[in-house]
Amino acid sequence: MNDLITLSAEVADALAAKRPVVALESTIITHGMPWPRNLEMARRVEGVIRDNGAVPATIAVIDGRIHAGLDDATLETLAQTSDALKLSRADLAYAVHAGRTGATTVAATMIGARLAGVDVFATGGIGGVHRGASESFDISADLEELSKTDTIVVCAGAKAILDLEKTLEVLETKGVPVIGYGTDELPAFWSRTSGLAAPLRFDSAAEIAGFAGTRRRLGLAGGVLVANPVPEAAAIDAAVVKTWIDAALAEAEARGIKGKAVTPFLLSKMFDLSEGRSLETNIALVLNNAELAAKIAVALARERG
Ligand code: PSU
Ligand code: MN
Repeated sequence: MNDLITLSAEVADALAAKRPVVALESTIITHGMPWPRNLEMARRVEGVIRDNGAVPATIAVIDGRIHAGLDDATLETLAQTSDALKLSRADLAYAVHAGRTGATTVAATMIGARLAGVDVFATGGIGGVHRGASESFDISADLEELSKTDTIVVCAGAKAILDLEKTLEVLETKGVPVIGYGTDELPAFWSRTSGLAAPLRFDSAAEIAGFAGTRRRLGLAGGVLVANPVPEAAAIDAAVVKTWIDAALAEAEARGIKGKAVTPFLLSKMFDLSEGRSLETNIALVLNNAELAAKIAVALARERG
């Protein structure tokens, strides 16, 4: 094991016994949701994973060490830390080197999960190609990471604040299989529909685990992206979401928000414009993804004996 990563006793025991483990990101806690709902969400997500037979491994960098599996006190401290770094592949090593505390994005969580030996990871939405990327070149490092790091990532599609069509194109170019779970359409985070076809479809966790096994046997490196539609009861109509997105994007543009700040800014704007509804949906979809990820981890453990 790499000496820069610390596994909680529970995660270490589960991995040693080849029991199912699901990795979780921490940027959603520090930069994606407001206190104290972020902590409540983080605890509930861990609970859902346990209820479905797997061990949760929330990943973050605490004082320069990568942790997989946070105790409750650490989770609470992180949820209240307003100056945690937002870490992707480009800055993960800096946080470790300089002894800093930072939350891991999808990209950095995939790296942490791989170091720890965790194969399945649940999140809300991945980063992708931003609208206007042909000018700004703003394409999330999450896409590049999916192309090279072997992890099954369960999300609710990409946020509709992005250019979903270009996001799918880049994933295809980079050789990342994108699976609609129980749907022919790519879900769009807050909404179940995007108008875009999901490149692949599977209807059970066992099939996804089997597919990932075949991919591995073919020697194909990189991740698999599972897009799981938000539950019907929590979904928001795409046309309603669009009105908030247009306003949020216009304000980001007017204020000159750039780089790493873009996604957190847009998420918090969506929260304001929707009077909190976007957050409820975000929490519901994360819980739903955690459940599916746990089921995939259980199926993988069964398959590998
Ligand atoms: N999904 C959410 N909330 C978030 C994010 C995703 O529901 O906060 C975070 C993830 O950590 C994702 C990151 O990796 O946003 C993408 O940021 P960027 O676009 O700067 O790459
Ligand atoms: Mn970006």
